[in-house]
Amino acid sequence: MAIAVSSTSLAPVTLDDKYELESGRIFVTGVQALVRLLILQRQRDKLAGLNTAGFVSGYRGSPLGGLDLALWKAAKFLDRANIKFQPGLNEDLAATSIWGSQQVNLYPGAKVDGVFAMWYGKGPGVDRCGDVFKHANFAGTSKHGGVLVLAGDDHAAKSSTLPHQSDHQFSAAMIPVLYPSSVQEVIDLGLHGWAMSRYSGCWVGFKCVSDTVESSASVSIDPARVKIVVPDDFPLPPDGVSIRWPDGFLQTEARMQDFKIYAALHYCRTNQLNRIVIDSPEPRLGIITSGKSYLDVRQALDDLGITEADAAEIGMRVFKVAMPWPLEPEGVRHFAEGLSEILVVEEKRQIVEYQLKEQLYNWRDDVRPRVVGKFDEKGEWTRPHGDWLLPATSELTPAMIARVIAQRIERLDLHPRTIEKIRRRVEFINQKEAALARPRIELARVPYFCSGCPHNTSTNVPEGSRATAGIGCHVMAIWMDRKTSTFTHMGGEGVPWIGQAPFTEEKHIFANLGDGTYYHSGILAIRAAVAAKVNITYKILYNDAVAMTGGQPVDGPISPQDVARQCAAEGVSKIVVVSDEPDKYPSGYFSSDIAIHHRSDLDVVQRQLRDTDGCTILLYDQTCAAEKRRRRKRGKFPDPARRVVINELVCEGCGDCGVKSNCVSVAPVETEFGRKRTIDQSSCNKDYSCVNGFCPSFVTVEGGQLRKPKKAEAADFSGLPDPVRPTTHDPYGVLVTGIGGTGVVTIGALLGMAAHLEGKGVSVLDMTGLAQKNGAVVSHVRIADAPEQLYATRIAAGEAKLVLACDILTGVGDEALAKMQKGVTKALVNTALVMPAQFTRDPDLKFPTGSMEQEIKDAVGPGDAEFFDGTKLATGLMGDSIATNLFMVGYAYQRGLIPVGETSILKAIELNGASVESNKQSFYWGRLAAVDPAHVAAAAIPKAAKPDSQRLSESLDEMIDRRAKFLTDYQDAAYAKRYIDFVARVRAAEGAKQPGTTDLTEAVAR
Ligand SMILES: Cc1ncc(C[n+]2csc(CCOP(=O)(O)OP(=O)(O)O)c2C)c(N)n1
Ligand code: SF4
Ligand code: SF4
Repeated sequence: MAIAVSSTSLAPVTLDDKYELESGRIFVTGVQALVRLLILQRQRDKLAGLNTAGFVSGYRGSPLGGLDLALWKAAKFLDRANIKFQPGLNEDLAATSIWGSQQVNLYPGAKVDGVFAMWYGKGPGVDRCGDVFKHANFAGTSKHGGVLVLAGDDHAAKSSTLPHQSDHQFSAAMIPVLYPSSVQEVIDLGLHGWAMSRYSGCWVGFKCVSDTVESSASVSIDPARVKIVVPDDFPLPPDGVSIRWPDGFLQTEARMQDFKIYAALHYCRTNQLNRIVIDSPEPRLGIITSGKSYLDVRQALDDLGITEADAAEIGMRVFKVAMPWPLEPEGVRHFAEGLSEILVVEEKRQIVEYQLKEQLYNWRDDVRPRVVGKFDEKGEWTRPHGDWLLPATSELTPAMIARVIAQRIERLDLHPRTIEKIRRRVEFINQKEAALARPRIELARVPYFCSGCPHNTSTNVPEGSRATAGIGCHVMAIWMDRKTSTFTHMGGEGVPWIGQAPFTEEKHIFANLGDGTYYHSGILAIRAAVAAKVNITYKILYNDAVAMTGGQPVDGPISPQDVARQCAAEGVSKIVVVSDEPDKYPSGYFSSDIAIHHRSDLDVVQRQLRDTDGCTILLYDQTCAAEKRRRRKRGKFPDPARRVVINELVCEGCGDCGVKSNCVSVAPVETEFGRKRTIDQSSCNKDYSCVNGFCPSFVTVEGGQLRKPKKAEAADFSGLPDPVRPTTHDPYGVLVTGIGGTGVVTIGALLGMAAHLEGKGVSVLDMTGLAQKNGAVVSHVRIADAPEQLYATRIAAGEAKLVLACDILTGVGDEALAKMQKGVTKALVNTALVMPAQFTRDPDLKFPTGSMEQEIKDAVGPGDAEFFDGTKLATGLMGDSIATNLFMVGYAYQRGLIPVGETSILKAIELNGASVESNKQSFYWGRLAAVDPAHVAAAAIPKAAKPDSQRLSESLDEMIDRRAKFLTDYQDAAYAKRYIDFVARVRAAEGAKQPGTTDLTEAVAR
């Protein structure tokens, strides 16, 4: 029976609202906010009587990996708003086309008054664009156009090969930089960005980090919300600052140096983009910060328990900078006056701090505040340099910032009660860190190839050879047993060899290169290798997707045939094709000199290629497994009626199948006869490489289908008592943890939408990126009565009210434990045994459930942690392990740990649109499990019942009996008797030597 939702009390919301609603509040991710921003700009232009168009181009990469997918999804709305999205071939060519969008009105024939443009790219993409950014920024923007340059900065290298910060690149190209700190600011500052760009003629940088673009929030999109003041009191040159032709090289520079950058500063000043957000009657300690660091400062102040009254006593003033470069000096002067010290809180290398110091340098000694930030008052340029306060490496955490703020505050003359309170909070933060630093469980969920990934096979190299890594999913080979080491930036694959080959005895290397990278820029690397006449084999991994960033198609026409022809035309000495389906190519598809092999020949083929002089190509053609799964769901990829299973009785548990296939769907199964292997049929993507080990345990079932999973009989959920829900007068934090790719992010999205429907303030931060590939995913959900109560998107140390661990191993990760506190946190933990990918290499790996449970109990207190196998129950009830997440939410709801109502959760499930009925059922089963676990266990167990072999004996006698019976069935009673007698003899001897022990007997009996 379908579960209906009565939603009269909820805000009327549809899925299209985010792009369709003219004004009001919408619940969006930061990436969706960027899409909405484009539509809003068009709306505002229209209201202002301008006939403009939008143009978007760029190249994907975390944390902006999903922007192109969001733009494609919003195609009809973009179309209506006259916005064209053209993905770039790579970042710099995309930027060049953005440059073109500003030239539209230089020529007759322009159909619009101007084109507002958006470029996007990951930090390394910004680096690629140095040349074009400078040229195009100096050339300028059109009067009714404007350019916003989105830089995806991954400060902690969570999904990158190097941490990244774009601010300095932008300043080198004289591009002013805006740095939003929330999803709302993505919209508000984005509109300012284009307005500033039109006014100043500059391209405007827009710094995007996970905390803003990978988070979701309820935001206002009223077109009149952002009041833009176009300055009329700045002496612009008579011919303006917009792009023009003809133009002189030096005139272009003079326009930039004399006017444009100062016009941008003036825009910032006029619109008060930088502002004081906390002030005191007698300020003395100032904090200047921007973007994500602003969120961290707010969180640090919360962590330190600093109230408004404390701030007044301290004399604290906080200045929030929306434009970190160039730093607007009048606002800075206003902020700095009267202060005795300024603490600069910014991540990575100094950008605000250097400008601030420069601006204060000529102040009189007696009024100039001291500036500390990266270093203490001894500073950076003494020998030895001062002590690091807020280091430039990786990310700053609120805990680090809180400690430094506390340190600076302690020097002030404050009431001992205030000092004591702050000390106690710092003490807690320190204890947390010390607890995390002590040796704990060594297992971790490290990102790994998906089940059936082609790279599992393709990245192997023959004995005696090595490979270099390429950018793409296959980079994960460097932490596998693959003789793969070192990497380059995207597109430089294999080229370091040109600088090594002349100076080493080594004759040859393999270089991995993904098809997406090949198309982006990698073909030039091949050309360079041919030109340099080095011995190298490029393994072009044709998986028919730009897989790492979400499975986008490669950005233009490409096929194995095209790649082979292009490489031949580059002059490579040999090309060989290897595939899992070598027979699929029509005759004449490849030229006759190209051999085609089955992947089982990979080793032989590679040996031949390494002995061939010059640059050779191994074109490895096998579709990405995640892509196959998606396409199969849509019926767009053949789904062979062939399944591999392991005969548990034959399996000896050696683990060779896991090692050979490197596949995470080869799972352990604990049986009466020891640990065996099984294929997890729900995650298996039918790559079949596990069969390659010639193990007799493998059975292939041809033509069969998996039995349709049975669901439990519908239960009566009508009598479920309504729990008392927690309040959200203060922000309520739920931390959800789980395995990447299993729908953890959906929980955050559902809770976020439910809170939005109730008109609450909400923010959801998902830490995903590379972690989506079997890694640890964590989602921070914060809900409060009003949006203004939520500054930070991350839950502060010890401040999670609920930790919903959908996977116990991620539930004992540093991030989760750091958020737990006795007396504050309740933990609900799914204890299902899901081995981390390390198990592919370590067949005897133990999953230490007991110690993990203890860790969590220690962190929250034994009475506040509940452990149950949610996966087993949910799978038994709903026939699919995917039901686990909603089951866990239902359980938490019933325990009174979810601060949103049932109606809004159900409505959010409907709006989400996927598996609506089963998600609702799972939610209700979870609720029921919290009140009537026995009923739910009984309903679930018949479906989830293990075969008898997987029931472990509980006593020595049972163990002996079961084996005796097994041997009788296998051969006869006499055979069993030999076993019984032998064990009895051992037992008697052991009893005589060591009365009361049976360890030896057990080992023998087994
Ligand atoms: C200059 C630059 N742009 C974008 C990225 C982000 N990025 C990392 S991997 C990747 C996809 C590579 O695709 P492909 O070569 O097809 O390999 P696959 O992920 O499919 O294995 C991208 C775009 C990057 N690292 N550097
Ligand atoms: S997304 Fe595709 S290429 Fe990437 S690890 Fe998964 S199967 Fe392999
Ligand atoms: S290879 Fe796999 S299935 Fe075969 S015996 Fe070893 S563990 Fe069992």
